[in-house]
Amino acid sequence: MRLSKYFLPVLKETPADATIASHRYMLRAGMIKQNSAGIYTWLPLGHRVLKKIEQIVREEQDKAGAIEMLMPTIQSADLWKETGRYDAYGPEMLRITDRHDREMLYGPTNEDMITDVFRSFVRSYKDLPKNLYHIQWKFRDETRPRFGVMRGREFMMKDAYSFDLTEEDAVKSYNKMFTAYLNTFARLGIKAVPMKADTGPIGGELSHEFVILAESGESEVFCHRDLVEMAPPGDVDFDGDLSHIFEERTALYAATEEMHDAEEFAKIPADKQLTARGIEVGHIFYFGDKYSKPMKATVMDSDGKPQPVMMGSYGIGVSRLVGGIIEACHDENGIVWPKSVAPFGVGIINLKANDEDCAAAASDFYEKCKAAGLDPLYDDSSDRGGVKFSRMDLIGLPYQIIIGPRGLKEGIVEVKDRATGERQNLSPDAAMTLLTEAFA
Ligand code: 5CA
Repeated sequence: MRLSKYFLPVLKETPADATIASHRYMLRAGMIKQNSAGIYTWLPLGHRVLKKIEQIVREEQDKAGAIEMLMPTIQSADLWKETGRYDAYGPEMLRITDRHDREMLYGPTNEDMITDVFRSFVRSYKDLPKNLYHIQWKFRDETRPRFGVMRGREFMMKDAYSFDLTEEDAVKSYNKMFTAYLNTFARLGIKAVPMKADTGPIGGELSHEFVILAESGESEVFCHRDLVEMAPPGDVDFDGDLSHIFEERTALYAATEEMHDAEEFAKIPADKQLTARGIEVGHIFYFGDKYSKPMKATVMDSDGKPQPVMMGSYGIGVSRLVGGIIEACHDENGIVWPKSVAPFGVGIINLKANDEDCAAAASDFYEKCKAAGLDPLYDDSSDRGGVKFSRMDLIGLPYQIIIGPRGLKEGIVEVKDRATGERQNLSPDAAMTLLTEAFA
């Protein structure tokens, strides 16, 4: 993409109401625009990151055997009345009346609707297990929408729902998602720690939050230090036994504020006790027949008896992750994207746009990057060098290639690694090799 043809409305001033780094940088880097409290337009740069995160989440769900579908954002109140959640959910639910005076709502989550889909089609235990998911916008009329996309009112969630005949099988489904989440967050370039969590309005007994440790986190969390550094499971057989992955981690203490147990925490050696602030980027639940029972979502067991299906649900805050990743990956100059989610792979800066040789060299490098699939953003604007440098640092692409008249005379371009700040003078060919290897 040539910057002159792109839409990147970068702000010079720091917006006054943005108190945390991710919110400030997302506004300044032209990633989002607020439309009303907690509701945002995703501008092209932000949209690219959102889509990259979405795709990684999708690939890891698919690997774990979950099946993608799409449910609507607007739901009928009837289903929610069946489960008793219509009244229970309270003012966080945006209630809408259509022209026929039918009660509708903008879905804050989809347990009720997916249970209805399930009961409409599935009759036998032989069709189990099943895990269905979608990636869809949600609405929650939060009391305090804040921190930009981190606590929005309209936000994008991946929500998966598992169905099993027995509790034992449902726990296996839970472990699959637990494992898939560890791999997902590692691929996104962040450390998200699974912690024992409260279940709130979703319900159930067994629940874990996946939490990024960051000073700007909304709540306090407590865990064993070793848990933070544990390697992700990587390639595993999702049809095999995954209980060891779950057990290895849950053997170490980790709890959110609500579930914190000071006595248990005190048993950890003092140098391994970690108290921090956390951002919840995922939350998984097992709630048995909480929805299937009132909604009569049953399957025939092997004796021909109807049994309510045992369910779990598994959420990832896809839009929250954009902010969450920035909280974990930034410096005083701007965002430092992990390679896997960067909106563009490399930024090319032409220091002298009106110099024919520079323009030709930069154009040539840009075309080569495109051909190599490096997804380059080429700053071909006539802005001053300083403006170009600070803009490129702000938007945080993993690599910058700086092309200027002095270097060109010696046949070199400058390569800057955004994360380390390291600069190297290389021939254009050597710079290409460095880039292709970095993204291999
Ligand atoms: N149905 C279940 C799991 S599928 C559910 O709704 N879980 S949840 O309430 O914990 O939400 C799942 C994830 O959505 C959270 O972990 C969080 O990352 C994200 N999320 C929740 N509320 C918001 C919000 N107001 N703004 C942005 N992301 C949010």
